[in-house]
Amino acid sequence: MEDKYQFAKEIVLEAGEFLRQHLHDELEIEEKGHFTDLVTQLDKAVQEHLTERILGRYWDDCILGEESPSHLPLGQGNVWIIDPIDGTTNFIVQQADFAVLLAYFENGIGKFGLIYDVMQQKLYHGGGDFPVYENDSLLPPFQSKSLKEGLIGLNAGLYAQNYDGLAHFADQTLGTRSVGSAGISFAHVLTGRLLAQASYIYPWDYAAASILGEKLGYTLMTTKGDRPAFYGRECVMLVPTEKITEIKGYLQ
Ligand code: 2AM
Ligand code: CA
Repeated sequence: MEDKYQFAKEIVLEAGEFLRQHLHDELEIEEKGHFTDLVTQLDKAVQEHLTERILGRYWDDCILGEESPSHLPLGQGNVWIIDPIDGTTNFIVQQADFAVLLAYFENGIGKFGLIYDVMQQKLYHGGGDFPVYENDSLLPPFQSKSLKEGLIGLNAGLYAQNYDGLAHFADQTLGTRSVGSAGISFAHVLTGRLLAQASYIYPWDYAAASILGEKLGYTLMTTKGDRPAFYGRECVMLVPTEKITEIKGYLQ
Protein backbone atom coordinates (compact mmCIF):
# COMPACT_ATOMS: atom_id res chain seq x y z
CA MET A 1 0.00 0.00 0.00
CA GLU A 2 2.90 2.35 0.76
CA ASP A 3 4.06 2.12 -2.88
CA LYS A 4 0.58 2.85 -4.20
CA TYR A 5 0.24 5.81 -1.87
CA GLN A 6 3.61 7.30 -2.91
CA PHE A 7 2.68 6.75 -6.55
CA ALA A 8 -0.68 8.49 -6.02
CA LYS A 9 1.05 11.55 -4.55
CA GLU A 10 3.48 11.64 -7.47
CA ILE A 11 0.77 11.57 -10.16
CA VAL A 12 -1.46 14.12 -8.43
CA LEU A 13 1.47 16.55 -8.11
CA GLU A 14 2.26 15.89 -11.79
CA ALA A 15 -1.35 16.69 -12.76
CA GLY A 16 -1.21 19.94 -10.79
CA GLU A 17 2.05 20.94 -12.49
CA PHE A 18 0.43 20.23 -15.88
CA LEU A 19 -2.56 22.44 -15.03
CA ARG A 20 -0.35 25.31 -13.85
CA GLN A 21 1.60 25.08 -17.12
CA HIS A 22 -1.62 25.18 -19.16
CA LEU A 23 -3.40 27.79 -17.05
CA HIS A 24 -3.52 30.35 -19.86
CA ASP A 25 -4.31 27.96 -22.73
CA GLU A 26 -7.30 28.83 -24.91
CA LEU A 27 -10.08 26.72 -23.41
CA GLU A 28 -12.60 24.59 -25.28
CA ILE A 29 -15.53 24.83 -22.91
CA GLU A 30 -18.52 22.47 -23.14
CA GLU A 31 -21.73 22.41 -21.10
CA LYS A 32 -22.71 19.10 -19.49
CA GLY A 33 -26.50 19.37 -19.30
CA HIS A 34 -26.62 22.82 -17.65
CA PHE A 35 -24.74 26.05 -18.41
CA THR A 36 -23.18 26.03 -14.91
CA ASP A 37 -21.82 22.49 -15.28
CA LEU A 38 -18.74 22.86 -17.49
CA VAL A 39 -15.91 20.74 -18.80
CA THR A 40 -12.77 21.75 -20.71
CA GLN A 41 -10.19 19.88 -22.77
CA LEU A 42 -7.90 20.11 -19.73
CA ASP A 43 -10.36 18.21 -17.47
CA LYS A 44 -10.34 15.48 -20.12
CA ALA A 45 -6.55 15.56 -20.61
CA VAL A 46 -5.85 15.25 -16.88
CA GLN A 47 -8.43 12.46 -16.50
CA GLU A 48 -6.79 10.58 -19.41
CA HIS A 49 -3.29 11.14 -18.11
CA LEU A 50 -4.11 9.95 -14.57
CA THR A 51 -5.99 6.93 -15.95
CA GLU A 52 -3.07 5.96 -18.18
CA ARG A 53 -0.56 6.36 -15.36
CA ILE A 54 -2.65 4.23 -12.96
CA LEU A 55 -3.55 1.48 -15.42
CA GLY A 56 0.00 1.47 -16.84
CA ARG A 57 1.21 0.34 -13.43
CA TYR A 58 -1.84 -1.37 -11.84
CA TRP A 59 -3.52 -2.87 -14.90
CA ASP A 60 -6.09 -4.92 -12.89
CA ASP A 61 -7.42 -1.88 -10.99
CA CYS A 62 -10.60 0.00 -11.95
CA ILE A 63 -11.11 3.71 -12.52
CA LEU A 64 -14.15 5.76 -11.64
CA GLY A 65 -13.66 9.29 -12.93
CA GLU A 66 -15.86 12.33 -13.44
CA GLU A 67 -14.90 12.47 -17.10
CA SER A 68 -14.84 8.66 -17.63
CA PRO A 69 -17.22 7.28 -20.24
CA SER A 70 -19.03 5.08 -17.70
CA HIS A 71 -19.80 5.67 -14.04
CA LEU A 72 -19.67 2.32 -12.30
CA PRO A 73 -20.78 2.02 -8.69
CA LEU A 74 -18.00 1.69 -6.14
CA GLY A 75 -18.06 -2.01 -5.33
CA GLN A 76 -15.62 -4.88 -5.30
CA GLY A 77 -11.93 -4.77 -6.09
CA ASN A 78 -9.40 -1.96 -6.32
CA VAL A 79 -11.02 1.29 -7.39
CA TRP A 80 -9.41 4.68 -7.98
CA ILE A 81 -11.79 7.65 -7.98
CA ILE A 82 -10.58 10.65 -9.96
CA ASP A 83 -11.80 14.21 -10.25
CA PRO A 84 -9.27 15.75 -12.65
CA ILE A 85 -10.41 19.32 -11.92
CA ASP A 86 -12.67 19.97 -8.97
CA GLY A 87 -13.95 23.52 -9.35
CA THR A 88 -13.87 23.70 -13.15
CA THR A 89 -15.82 26.98 -13.08
CA ASN A 90 -13.18 28.52 -10.79
CA PHE A 91 -10.48 27.18 -13.11
CA ILE A 92 -12.13 28.86 -16.12
CA VAL A 93 -13.11 32.16 -14.50
CA GLN A 94 -10.60 32.70 -11.70
CA GLN A 95 -7.58 30.47 -12.45
CA ALA A 96 -7.59 29.76 -8.70
CA ASP A 97 -9.37 27.60 -6.12
CA PHE A 98 -9.47 24.37 -8.08
CA ALA A 99 -8.12 20.97 -7.08
CA VAL A 100 -7.13 17.54 -8.34
CA LEU A 101 -8.85 14.82 -6.28
CA LEU A 102 -7.89 11.18 -6.03
CA ALA A 103 -9.19 8.46 -3.72
CA TYR A 104 -8.34 4.78 -3.55
CA PHE A 105 -10.66 2.01 -2.29
CA GLU A 106 -10.27 -1.74 -1.87
CA ASN A 107 -13.55 -3.68 -1.68
CA GLY A 108 -15.36 -0.48 -0.69
CA ILE A 109 -12.89 0.46 2.09
CA GLY A 110 -11.09 3.81 1.69
CA LYS A 111 -7.31 3.32 1.81
CA PHE A 112 -6.07 6.88 1.15
CA GLY A 113 -7.25 10.17 -0.29
CA LEU A 114 -5.58 13.18 -1.89
CA ILE A 115 -6.80 16.73 -2.39
CA TYR A 116 -4.36 18.96 -4.26
CA ASP A 117 -5.08 22.69 -4.16
CA VAL A 118 -3.21 23.40 -7.39
CA MET A 119 -2.57 27.14 -7.14
CA GLN A 120 -1.78 27.16 -3.41
CA GLN A 121 0.38 24.05 -4.04
CA LYS A 122 -1.09 22.41 -0.95
CA LEU A 123 -1.43 18.65 -1.01
CA TYR A 124 -3.73 17.16 1.63
CA HIS A 125 -2.97 13.46 1.82
CA GLY A 126 -3.38 10.37 3.99
CA GLY A 127 -6.25 8.42 5.51
CA GLY A 128 -6.68 4.69 6.07
CA ASP A 129 -3.40 3.53 7.64
CA PHE A 130 -1.66 6.83 6.83
CA PRO A 131 -1.64 9.96 9.01
CA VAL A 132 -3.12 13.06 7.39
CA TYR A 133 -0.78 15.80 6.22
CA GLU A 134 -0.96 19.19 4.54
CA ASN A 135 2.26 18.92 2.47
CA ASP A 136 4.80 17.92 5.18
CA SER A 137 2.80 19.15 8.18
CA LEU A 138 0.87 16.61 10.19
CA LEU A 139 -2.76 17.68 10.72
CA PRO A 140 -4.21 17.23 14.22
CA PRO A 141 -7.65 15.66 14.77
CA PHE A 142 -10.75 17.84 15.22
CA GLN A 143 -10.15 20.34 18.06
CA SER A 144 -13.38 20.47 19.98
CA LYS A 145 -15.40 23.68 19.70
CA SER A 146 -19.04 24.66 19.71
CA LEU A 147 -21.12 25.39 16.59
CA LYS A 148 -21.21 29.03 17.73
CA GLU A 149 -17.42 29.23 17.39
CA GLY A 150 -17.20 27.90 13.83
CA LEU A 151 -18.05 28.61 10.19
CA ILE A 152 -19.88 26.32 7.79
CA GLY A 153 -19.02 25.96 4.11
CA LEU A 154 -22.32 26.25 2.22
CA ASN A 155 -23.30 27.86 -1.07
CA ALA A 156 -25.99 30.52 -1.36
CA GLY A 157 -28.36 28.20 -3.25
CA LEU A 158 -28.48 25.55 -0.53
CA TYR A 159 -28.84 28.23 2.15
CA ALA A 160 -31.62 30.05 0.28
CA GLN A 161 -33.59 26.80 -0.15
CA ASN A 162 -32.87 25.74 3.45
CA TYR A 163 -32.04 22.42 1.78
CA ASP A 164 -32.69 19.59 4.29
CA GLY A 165 -32.61 22.25 7.05
CA LEU A 166 -29.03 23.38 6.25
CA ALA A 167 -29.92 27.05 6.82
CA HIS A 168 -31.16 26.16 10.32
CA PHE A 169 -27.86 24.42 10.98
CA ALA A 170 -25.87 27.34 9.48
CA ASP A 171 -27.76 29.82 11.68
CA GLN A 172 -26.25 28.10 14.74
CA THR A 173 -22.74 28.95 13.48
CA LEU A 174 -20.79 32.19 12.95
CA GLY A 175 -21.82 32.14 9.28
CA THR A 176 -21.39 30.58 5.86
CA ARG A 177 -18.49 30.60 3.39
CA SER A 178 -18.38 29.37 -0.21
CA VAL A 179 -15.23 28.54 -2.20
CA GLY A 180 -16.66 26.82 -5.31
CA SER A 181 -14.46 23.73 -5.01
CA ALA A 182 -15.89 20.99 -2.81
CA GLY A 183 -12.44 19.43 -2.39
CA ILE A 184 -10.78 22.64 -1.19
CA SER A 185 -13.75 23.37 1.09
CA PHE A 186 -13.43 19.91 2.64
CA ALA A 187 -9.69 20.55 3.08
CA HIS A 188 -10.62 23.69 5.05
CA VAL A 189 -12.61 21.46 7.41
CA LEU A 190 -9.57 19.18 7.82
CA THR A 191 -7.39 22.16 8.81
CA GLY A 192 -10.04 23.62 11.16
CA ARG A 193 -10.77 26.73 9.06
CA LEU A 194 -14.34 25.48 8.67
CA LEU A 195 -16.32 23.47 11.23
CA ALA A 196 -18.28 21.68 8.50
CA GLN A 197 -18.92 21.71 4.74
CA ALA A 198 -22.11 20.73 2.89
CA SER A 199 -22.52 20.41 -0.90
CA TYR A 200 -24.79 18.77 -3.47
CA ILE A 201 -22.16 16.71 -5.31
CA TYR A 202 -20.94 13.41 -6.81
CA PRO A 203 -18.74 10.61 -5.37
CA TRP A 204 -15.57 11.91 -7.09
CA ASP A 205 -16.11 15.26 -5.32
CA TYR A 206 -16.35 13.74 -1.82
CA ALA A 207 -14.47 10.38 -1.93
CA ALA A 208 -11.04 11.72 -0.93
CA ALA A 209 -12.51 13.94 1.79
CA SER A 210 -14.45 11.04 3.29
CA ILE A 211 -11.24 9.00 3.71
CA LEU A 212 -9.13 11.92 4.98
CA GLY A 213 -11.89 13.17 7.28
CA GLU A 214 -12.52 9.83 8.95
CA LYS A 215 -8.89 9.75 10.11
CA LEU A 216 -9.24 13.15 11.84
CA GLY A 217 -12.56 12.66 13.65
CA TYR A 218 -14.97 13.76 10.92
CA THR A 219 -17.78 11.90 9.16
CA LEU A 220 -18.90 12.35 5.57
CA MET A 221 -22.65 11.73 5.59
CA THR A 222 -25.72 12.79 3.68
CA THR A 223 -27.80 15.66 5.01
CA LYS A 224 -30.55 13.05 5.55
CA GLY A 225 -28.22 11.39 8.06
CA ASP A 226 -27.23 8.34 6.00
CA ARG A 227 -23.99 6.92 4.65
CA PRO A 228 -23.43 8.37 1.16
CA ALA A 229 -24.22 5.93 -1.64
CA PHE A 230 -21.03 6.67 -3.62
CA TYR A 231 -23.34 6.66 -6.62
CA GLY A 232 -25.09 9.63 -8.24
CA ARG A 233 -25.46 13.15 -6.86
CA GLU A 234 -26.37 13.67 -3.20
CA CYS A 235 -26.32 16.43 -0.63
CA VAL A 236 -23.47 15.46 1.70
CA MET A 237 -21.64 17.14 4.57
CA LEU A 238 -18.32 16.64 6.33
CA VAL A 239 -18.93 17.22 10.03
CA PRO A 240 -17.10 16.54 13.31
CA THR A 241 -18.24 13.06 14.37
CA GLU A 242 -18.77 14.22 17.96
CA LYS A 243 -21.26 16.87 16.71
CA ILE A 244 -23.48 14.59 14.61
CA THR A 245 -26.32 14.27 17.12
CA GLU A 246 -26.42 18.01 17.74
CA ILE A 247 -26.30 18.84 14.00
CA LYS A 248 -29.02 16.30 13.16
CA GLY A 249 -31.24 18.18 15.62
CA TYR A 250 -31.17 21.22 13.29
CA LEU A 251 -31.60 19.32 10.00
CA GLN A 252 -34.94 18.17 8.61
P1 2AM B 1 -16.73 20.13 -10.38
O1 2AM B 1 -16.06 21.41 -10.69
O2 2AM B 1 -15.80 18.96 -10.37
O3 2AM B 1 -17.97 19.88 -11.19
C1 2AM B 1 -19.10 23.94 -6.91
O4 2AM B 1 -19.62 23.99 -8.19
C2 2AM B 1 -18.67 22.52 -6.53
O5 2AM B 1 -19.72 21.57 -6.81
C3 2AM B 1 -17.47 22.02 -7.28
O6 2AM B 1 -16.72 21.21 -6.39
C4 2AM B 1 -18.07 21.21 -8.40
O7 2AM B 1 -17.20 20.20 -8.86
C5 2AM B 1 -19.25 20.58 -7.70
N1 2AM B 1 -20.28 20.13 -8.60
C6 2AM B 1 -20.70 18.85 -8.66
N2 2AM B 1 -21.67 18.72 -9.57
C7 2AM B 1 -21.86 19.93 -10.13
C8 2AM B 1 -22.73 20.43 -11.15
N3 2AM B 1 -23.59 19.63 -11.77
N4 2AM B 1 -22.65 21.72 -11.47
C9 2AM B 1 -21.76 22.53 -10.85
N5 2AM B 1 -20.93 22.12 -9.87
C10 2AM B 1 -20.97 20.84 -9.50
CA1 CA C 1 -14.52 17.95 -11.99
